[in-house]
Amino acid sequence: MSINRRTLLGAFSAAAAGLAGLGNAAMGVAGSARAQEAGGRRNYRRIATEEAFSIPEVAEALGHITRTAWDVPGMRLLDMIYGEERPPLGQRFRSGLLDLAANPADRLQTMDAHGVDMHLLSLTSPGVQMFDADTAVSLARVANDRLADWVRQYPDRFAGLATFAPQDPERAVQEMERAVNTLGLNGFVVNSHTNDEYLDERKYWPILEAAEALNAPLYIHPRAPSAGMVAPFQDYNLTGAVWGYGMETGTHAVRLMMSGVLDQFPDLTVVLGHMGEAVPFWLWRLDFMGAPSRGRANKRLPSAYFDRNFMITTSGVEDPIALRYCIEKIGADRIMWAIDYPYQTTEPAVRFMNEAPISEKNKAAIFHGNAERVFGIKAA
Ligand code: VNL
Ligand code: MN
Repeated sequence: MSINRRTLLGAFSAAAAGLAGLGNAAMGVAGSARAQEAGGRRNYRRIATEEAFSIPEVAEALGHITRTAWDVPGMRLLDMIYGEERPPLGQRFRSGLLDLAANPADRLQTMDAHGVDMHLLSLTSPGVQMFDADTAVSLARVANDRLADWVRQYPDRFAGLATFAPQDPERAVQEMERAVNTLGLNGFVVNSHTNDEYLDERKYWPILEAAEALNAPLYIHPRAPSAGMVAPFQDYNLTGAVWGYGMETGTHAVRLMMSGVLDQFPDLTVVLGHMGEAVPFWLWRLDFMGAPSRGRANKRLPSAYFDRNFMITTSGVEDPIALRYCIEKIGADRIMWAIDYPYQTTEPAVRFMNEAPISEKNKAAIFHGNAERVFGIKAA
């Protein structure tokens, strides 16, 4: 433990010294304002890839749910943000989520203050997935239209992942096609289960097929665990981002690997946040226990699906040891930087990656290069 810590701190200081040197040299040549703002650090383009927003219509509909459906997992957080009496944390999340709708300059100011070039935006969890199908379909369209407006207005500051209503797979596919072909959005977000069902189920295959055909990644963002798994998370308020989100979403990813569904969609790209929702840490054991010879539905090793079909982001996990593990385990070209705005603050997320004890090349890939490639964001 102490050896690991010392080794890491050593590597960390060396990297910081190297960065300061490069930054000074770059400033001498370019003298760019943002490089100076960044305190002499190298001026990477920074694309944050899991950045949340809401719109008043969806906030209102979620507020209605908090008044009518107390029994649903994850309601405590929803009530904090969308209920009538909001504690300071809920109010802070709410203002951040609705800042684009109120005045995009507010969010841009935060981004500018910390050298963040772009937010890849997504409608915040649980998206439209708790609504009845008709409400969900129509609110998804409204949210995607609004998102596309912001992207059109600020094309080098915002990109977007479209929302759809898995409750109605056929209309979901129509909206997915519109979102990419007409609105020009960069991929899709889905907040894990829908009515306690997962995307490997046959009825959802058209959604996977559409994402693959449109060459648009599907970001599986967390929500509270489904009804069948939530019981032990209810005590101690564990359903949310502290633990429930990761277990729910990691399980969703493992279902995609172990069901064999990805044999049908070999070119689908799935993105997981939160340093891969613990799946990278489990790959060795998944392969050992989940080898095809063990007689499940998967034709390949779980890690073969993971390597072929999955990307991860650093959202909400500012741990340099976890980052270095993931770089060694799955490769820096499969990792993208994220903040998790507004749930997590911008400054520490930027500092984490600025100071990460990794190579310059890997840092550039994680800060922006991989996001440009995977989400089709124009290189600066
Ligand atoms: C939280 C974090 C919530 C990340 C989120 O969605 C999220 C949280 C509702 O800290 O409660 O994407
Ligand atoms: Mn998030």
